[in-house]
Amino acid sequence: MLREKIEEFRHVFKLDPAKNISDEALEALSTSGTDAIIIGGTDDVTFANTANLLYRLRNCLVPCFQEISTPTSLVPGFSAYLTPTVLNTEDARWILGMHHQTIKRFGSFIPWDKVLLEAYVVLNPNAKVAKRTNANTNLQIEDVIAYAQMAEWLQIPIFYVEYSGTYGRVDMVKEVSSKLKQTRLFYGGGIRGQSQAEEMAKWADTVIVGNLIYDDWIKAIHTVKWVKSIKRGEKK
Ligand code: 1GP
Repeated sequence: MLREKIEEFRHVFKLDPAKNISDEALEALSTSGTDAIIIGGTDDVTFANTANLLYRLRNCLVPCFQEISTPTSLVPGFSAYLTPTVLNTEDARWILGMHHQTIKRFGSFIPWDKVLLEAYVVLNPNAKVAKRTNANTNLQIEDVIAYAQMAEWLQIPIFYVEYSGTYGRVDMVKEVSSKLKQTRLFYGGGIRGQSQAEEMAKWADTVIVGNLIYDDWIKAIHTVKWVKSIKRGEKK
């Protein structure tokens, strides 16, 4: 089952279909030992650029997931689909509004057994995703913990601490990790070096690497071994 599958994920690359990437880099990412590839982004994500990237990954042996940001970019053929719901916004479009529009548009074509909900808490005020979703990033650790408990209570499979573009607070990730049991903790944001990858891998179930791919894909490949060298919950 899909929920069990994601329990195996320690490291995931996130590719933005609106950004350029060479065949050489794509091949290297696919064979790096990462557990999955997520395709998704905030700006300029279209059916065409998403489908094109999926086609270029057609021989990839790890699962490729689409993270759906708009109903118009939904592309058939992915291993599974992740649907973000932003918990720290008051704008209902980003909580369940987009989901409603997507279901209304695609209705019976939706492969429900391949769809997972992700509960996002967006914490970098300068990230595009924070601006787009009007996220309230001015949160204390207690606020984030309460959101995590909410995700657990609602049985949402993934709680995603999103610092996209900047490195986040390890103490917060550690606290949140202690509150989650069934819900998986994804961490993404600003992983650029070994110490950061190792630090977050101690407390997050899954570490997501995005921007580094586009700045230095060879270094991004190294994040796989850095994350996987750490046993979750273990102090090195
Ligand atoms: C973005 O969480 C991911 O959605 C990864 O963040 O791009 O900062 O690595 P970075």
